[in-house]
Amino acid sequence: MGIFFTLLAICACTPSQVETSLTSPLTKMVIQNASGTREVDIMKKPLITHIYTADPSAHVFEGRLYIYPSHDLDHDNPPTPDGDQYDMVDYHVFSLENMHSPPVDHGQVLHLADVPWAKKQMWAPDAAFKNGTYYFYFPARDHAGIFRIGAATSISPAGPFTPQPEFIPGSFSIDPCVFIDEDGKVYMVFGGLWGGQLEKWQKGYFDPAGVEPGDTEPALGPRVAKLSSDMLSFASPIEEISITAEDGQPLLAGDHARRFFEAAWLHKYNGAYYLSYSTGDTHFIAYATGQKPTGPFVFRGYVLNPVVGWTTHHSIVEFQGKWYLFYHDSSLSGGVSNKRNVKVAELVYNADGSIQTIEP
Ligand code: FUB
Repeated sequence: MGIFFTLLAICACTPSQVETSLTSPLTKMVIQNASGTREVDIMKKPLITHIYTADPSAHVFEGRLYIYPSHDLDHDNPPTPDGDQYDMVDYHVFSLENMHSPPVDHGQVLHLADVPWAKKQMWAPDAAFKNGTYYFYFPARDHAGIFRIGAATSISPAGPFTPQPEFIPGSFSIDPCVFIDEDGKVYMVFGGLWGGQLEKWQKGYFDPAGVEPGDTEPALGPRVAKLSSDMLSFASPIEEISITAEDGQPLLAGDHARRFFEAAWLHKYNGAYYLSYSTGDTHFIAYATGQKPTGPFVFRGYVLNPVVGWTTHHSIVEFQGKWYLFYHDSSLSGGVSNKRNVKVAELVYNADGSIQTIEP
């Protein structure tokens, strides 16, 4: 399916920036819950339409909303267990002045060819700001075919980003999410099953024969480590995050509707830590809450019901007084799972801190 090449209006920006003109405005939708009705903003159409984008990590930097997504290519690689259809080679950064303004494409900010340790598959990234520097984190397969996580730096949230020559020592698997707590401590949560190889690291080293635990065994959790003060290496041992049911028992590997698969995102709301993630083959964005960024977390429910396309991946951010869920689906390509597009919807919390499930 060909991409809709939209008309691009060149804005009064630097030459590498384009302001996308076919942006769908957020529309109001009335939702009803126990405390009455409320209008929320939801974007029914893709936010970015001139290229395919996925896995949006949203952050507020310098008063603007920045989106750090994967950049899906318009190719038709057949699906494989290694996820060869997700064969991405670069990243673009986008930003919004407010939730009703068109996104600005800041252009290509990092390319595979500039990362000496990386061979292919630049998957879901994230970004962070500390000590005057912007950090961009991204997974890719190294030259041995093993997923690692790299870091790159910039003086601007819009990049371009200069990669470190080596991946983060000790890093593995995919989908880094970097969370800076109110006390200044920085955590990276990461990991993903199947194509993301997490099940191959259960012995503490890469075992190509590694498989998911049996159905009645505890499910694998995402991994977490503190980052060093220069944000470029791990400053603590890597731990596995425990996600339990309400009775305190660990979620089981056979519990595909609730167990962690990939796409971990950590945020804080009203003093509680929220770990949200994709359940993979059941296609939900689920969430669990805890008292520490390293867990344990207790499963609470779903943030987002299944979208068009196999993968689901998101971020949660507060911007200009409201909370938003950035996510993706494959509606722009008519349902092709590796040609995805970013969307956004307002996120609503109930009084007890639970999240109202969004119907995409
Ligand atoms: O975009 C490639 C992979 O697909 C991501 O790393 C996963 O989270 C899934 O969205």
